[in-house]
Amino acid sequence: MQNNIIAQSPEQVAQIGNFKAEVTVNSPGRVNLIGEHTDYNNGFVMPTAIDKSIVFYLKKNKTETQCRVTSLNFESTYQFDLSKPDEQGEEWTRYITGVTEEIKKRGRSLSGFDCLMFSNLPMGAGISSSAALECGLAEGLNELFSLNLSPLEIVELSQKAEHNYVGTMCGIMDQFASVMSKENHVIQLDCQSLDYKLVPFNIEPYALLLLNTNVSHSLSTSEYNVRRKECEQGVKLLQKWYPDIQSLRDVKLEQLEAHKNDFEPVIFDRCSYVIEENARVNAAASALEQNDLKTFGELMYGSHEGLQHKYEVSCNELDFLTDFSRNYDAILGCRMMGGGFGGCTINLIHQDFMEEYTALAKKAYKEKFDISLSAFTAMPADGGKVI
Ligand code: GAF
Repeated sequence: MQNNIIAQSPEQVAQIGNFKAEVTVNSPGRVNLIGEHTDYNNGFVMPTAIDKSIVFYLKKNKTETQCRVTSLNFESTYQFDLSKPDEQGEEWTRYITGVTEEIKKRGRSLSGFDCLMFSNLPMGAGISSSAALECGLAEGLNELFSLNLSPLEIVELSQKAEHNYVGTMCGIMDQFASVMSKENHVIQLDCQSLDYKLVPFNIEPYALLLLNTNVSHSLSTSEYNVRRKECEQGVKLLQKWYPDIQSLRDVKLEQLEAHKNDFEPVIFDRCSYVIEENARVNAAASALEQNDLKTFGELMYGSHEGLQHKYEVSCNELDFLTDFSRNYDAILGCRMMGGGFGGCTINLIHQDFMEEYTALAKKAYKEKFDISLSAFTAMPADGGKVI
């Protein structure tokens, strides 16, 4: 199957060899089976790390504060001073600054280091290359400087790096999945308590197919933050009648519906989507337990509909692919994945149909949008680790 994963060139392999890393870390992206935009509402999600990642090669460089981080994919180096980092640089460099600054805020000391990174994670595809970048660097520095940060501290500081230095007010799902996942398992995570279960994930003869729209509409960061605010606005209003609720996770649909007329329709829709999506994640967890993939797939379609019509974070390309999948019985479920406005659909598809379907979807998508679709499978993998 064709994919858009970049292989290391012989020159890059040589560059990595000559670098003589002291620490090497593999930091994966993630998929999310169901539970979208629920994490920052203290709700439920079902992600796992996947077999696509960023690899970090790190070593100390004997200076007190000088750092050099090179992206082999971008052929670009970010050079900075730990004591006065550039907070306004290109977007990818702000993730780096974010991580070193958040580590310092936790009272850990760093000294000069050099880092090479190579990614085979498609960027902007909604499979969280950002969390892989933040968490992988944090894991590498933790090992290189013996910082004694726990996995959860790495998750939390990486999320804060994104809030404070990139400006996306993301939830915790992506970082949690990138760090805590286990091969052949999915995580069922309660984003309020951070209690989680690693659930064995064997869906044969089905598989997870990701179809990358190769579009990334510029709304993604701004609208993401708007959605978060809209949910908070909904909670604030609901607290008039239900003072005990802290987040939409505490609200029942009947409670919301009882006050429908007091809500702006948009805010009502946002809240009802989140409440329904939390219920879908719980239903999906039961379906998975019973190996009822048909029900699981229907819940995925339900999730997409909510994201399309109530939460309004989908786009024509994602809707087209989701509708297209409905024509085939060998596909049990499909939905947009991640923040939205582009990126991938995740398809629960019979393995025997994967090649044929990929060709059909590519042809139809090209005809409709004149854009090439890329496809790849995702296997649940271990979270980030030193290799
Ligand atoms: C992005 C965010 F980073 C996550 O925290 C999550 O909210 C997701 O969008 C939507 O479910 O990936």
